Amino acid sequence: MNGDVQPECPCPIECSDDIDPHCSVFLEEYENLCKVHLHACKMQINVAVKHRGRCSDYAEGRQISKLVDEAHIPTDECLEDELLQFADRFQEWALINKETYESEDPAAVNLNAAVTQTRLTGWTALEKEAVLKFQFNDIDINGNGILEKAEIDAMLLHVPHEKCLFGFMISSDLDGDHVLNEEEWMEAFKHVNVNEVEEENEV
Ligand SMILES: [Ca+2]
Ligand SMILES: [Ca+2]
Repeated sequence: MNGDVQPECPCPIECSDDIDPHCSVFLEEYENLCKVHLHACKMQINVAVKHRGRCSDYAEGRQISKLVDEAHIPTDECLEDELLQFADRFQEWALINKETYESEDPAAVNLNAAVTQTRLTGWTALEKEAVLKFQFNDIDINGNGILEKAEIDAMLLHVPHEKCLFGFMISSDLDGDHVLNEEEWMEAFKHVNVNEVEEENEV
């Protein structure tokens, strides 16, 4: 899949063993910056650096990204298998938000059924886009089409137990301007597959 936005990730073939520790936004520590890129390329997931130095050597104000307040730095590392399925999990959460919002009787919505259905049949491209755009607009409280720090901080307050979310948001800021535009948002979910057969049937 080739989106318009490509991460500035030079995919190294191998890295030196030079010791210049970098701590990722997922709280994984790497011997040097090259190894951050190497691992990110291997997973095909964007991985931003939280700060240069050991993860245990964090001091206030050293966080590189200003997209999310450092108060939201999770206490535990987001492990690789958790990270690999994070976009799917987040998108299911977004689906539940959308179904609840759109229902006239939110208490009666069968949320498990909605999620189970997408797990069985997969997402159509239209469903995926609708759910992600809904969630983007829901986070974008001031409606200016950009997700800014205050808005992302507010969302993280709602899901404090999601230890991958902090890093996922920061890593989605591909141009490093400390806000997320819609293009970056959609790109962040590029690995959530859509079921093309289903979509043809719907037309
Ligand atoms: Ca906004
Ligand atoms: Ca950005």
